Amino acid sequence: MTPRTTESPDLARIVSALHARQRFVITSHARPDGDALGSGLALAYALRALGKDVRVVSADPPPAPLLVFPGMADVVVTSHVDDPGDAVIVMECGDLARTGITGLDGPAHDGVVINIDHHIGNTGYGTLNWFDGTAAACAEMVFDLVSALGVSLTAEIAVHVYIAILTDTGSFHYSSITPRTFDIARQCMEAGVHPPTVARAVFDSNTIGRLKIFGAALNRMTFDPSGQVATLCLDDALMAACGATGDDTDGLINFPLTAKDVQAVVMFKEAGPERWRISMRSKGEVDINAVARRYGGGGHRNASGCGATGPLEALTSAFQQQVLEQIAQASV
Ligand SMILES: [Mn+2]
Repeated sequence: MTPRTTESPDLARIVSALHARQRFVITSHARPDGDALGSGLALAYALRALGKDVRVVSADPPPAPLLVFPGMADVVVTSHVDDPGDAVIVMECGDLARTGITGLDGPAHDGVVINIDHHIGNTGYGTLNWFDGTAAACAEMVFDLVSALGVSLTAEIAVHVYIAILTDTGSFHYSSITPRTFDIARQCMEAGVHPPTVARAVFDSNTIGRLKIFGAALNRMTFDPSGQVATLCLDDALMAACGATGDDTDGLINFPLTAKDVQAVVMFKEAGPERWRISMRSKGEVDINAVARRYGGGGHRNASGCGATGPLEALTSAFQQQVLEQIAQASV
């Protein structure tokens, strides 16, 4: 097994820096997910247990299902921080811009930024940097940090670590999981986490509009003749008929990929008369980012988006064709 982060000199330096300071701002990336918020709040509770003054800030509010957990409703939503305290702790961000918040490294304080992350490509922007690409969630690192700070695992800390791991591993689906992941989950459970309750709150949170738009959109899903490219269309009429909001369609695009034969998904969302926002997802080596870039969009190899104008039928066949070319290239 990889040497664990508990022996990291970076961790030791961060522990000293936290003990030596009093006032902290903790933040993470814009549009925060379970790991961003769970890691931040777990550390916030640990620092408060040491008598520290901690504010958790975010460019965007927590997702609604997470608001039932302790401290979530107190996350301050802001795009600028006037008073960064004695140090800013940034979770889960490859660079500072990902926070969507200004003022974090400004002249208002002595410039101490503590960067804690598990994503490959982190630019090391902090005054103190601690990176562990083997952590299945940033919260695995926070778990070590809490322990190194000498704070015991309270129910509040444990539930946030658990939420972070549960969500960042896709409910224990991903290859990032290690025996340590389960060891931490076990300790969280012993500290009072009730996994079925957390899972219910996190995942059983659908609105009726969401159920209806998923059903309607999947029912209208079309395929190229080979069945490898699925196309979804969300026009305004369908959204209205389902009583669905934009949030209700989150995650819809990933559903067709759960079919074995589907290699890529193209989803059209109506953005005006014959104007469409197009999101794409793919599996493995299929590079749909190459397609998005041709339309002035971008993203990653397996998740990209762009805009386009024209009749839906023509766009559907144009995108299907281009995605099929990428599938052919990927299988060479
Ligand atoms: Mn993460």
